[in-house]
Amino acid sequence: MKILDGKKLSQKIKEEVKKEVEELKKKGITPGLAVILVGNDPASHTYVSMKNKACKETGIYSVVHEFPESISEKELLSTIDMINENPNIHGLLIQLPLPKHIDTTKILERVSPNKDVDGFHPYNMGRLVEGLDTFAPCTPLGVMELFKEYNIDLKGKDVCVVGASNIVGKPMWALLVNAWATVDICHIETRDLAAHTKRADIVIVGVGKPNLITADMVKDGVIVVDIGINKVNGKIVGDVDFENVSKKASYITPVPGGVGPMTIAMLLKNTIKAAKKMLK
Ligand code: BQF
Repeated sequence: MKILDGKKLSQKIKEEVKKEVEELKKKGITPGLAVILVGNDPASHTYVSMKNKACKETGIYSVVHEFPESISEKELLSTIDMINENPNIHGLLIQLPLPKHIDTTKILERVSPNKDVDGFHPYNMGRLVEGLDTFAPCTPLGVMELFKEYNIDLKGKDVCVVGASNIVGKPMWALLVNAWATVDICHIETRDLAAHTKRADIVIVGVGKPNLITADMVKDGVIVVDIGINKVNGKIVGDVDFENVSKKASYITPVPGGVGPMTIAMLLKNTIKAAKKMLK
């Protein structure tokens, strides 16, 4: 069993990003990221501070716009408009989830597709499905980067993606299909999850249920990517019974230190990509 070490790979990518930032600065461009954070959700605050820290480490300028839970949709929209117009900001992300009284779709659709470093705008999502150059969502992009680093060939492989969210499962499907994998998507209504996971060469899971994937549900030599983040008795675990599944797996991601750090690294890469649009 080999560990797919996202922490290590993310460090390597950060070094590359740092060099690219230096090059861009020589050309008069300091890559800039704006983050909109609404409310007091502790997890959201943790994620935003990790993103901010990664920007600081790599020389990317970053600014967080914090708002109370009570902010109106109108105020949020006008903040987005202002950031869209700001030439010093190349990437803009809205930290999710947003409060219930706010229409998330409407907010995400207001972000300029050229600054959409999370890749959540339907324009970029559409281009992703078509296999065109676009901003791909950071988590599935990070998973693809792990496959590349460990020379895991996807062509013709049976991949089972568990979880069908717009943020993870659906873009993961698009990236995999465009890499010529055969992809199953399982979700809450799937009749027999184990039947799907058992036939897969690669299982990718991100639903937020500890121990959802157990050793009896995977074949020998399987590659397992765990995107889940759960707190169990104060400890962070994924969606996979790591102790037992790892005995059957050829490769497996740990939680923490697997896909999570890759998500942050891909945000930095997407921000560089957005800044480079200024050179064209
Ligand atoms: C690690 C996220 C659910 C909902 C909204 C490193 C992160 C996580 C784990 C991180 C996530 C998850 C982020 C580790 C960003 C990934 O060492 O294992 C980094 O910061 N993430 C987010 O912004 O919003 C979420 C998960």
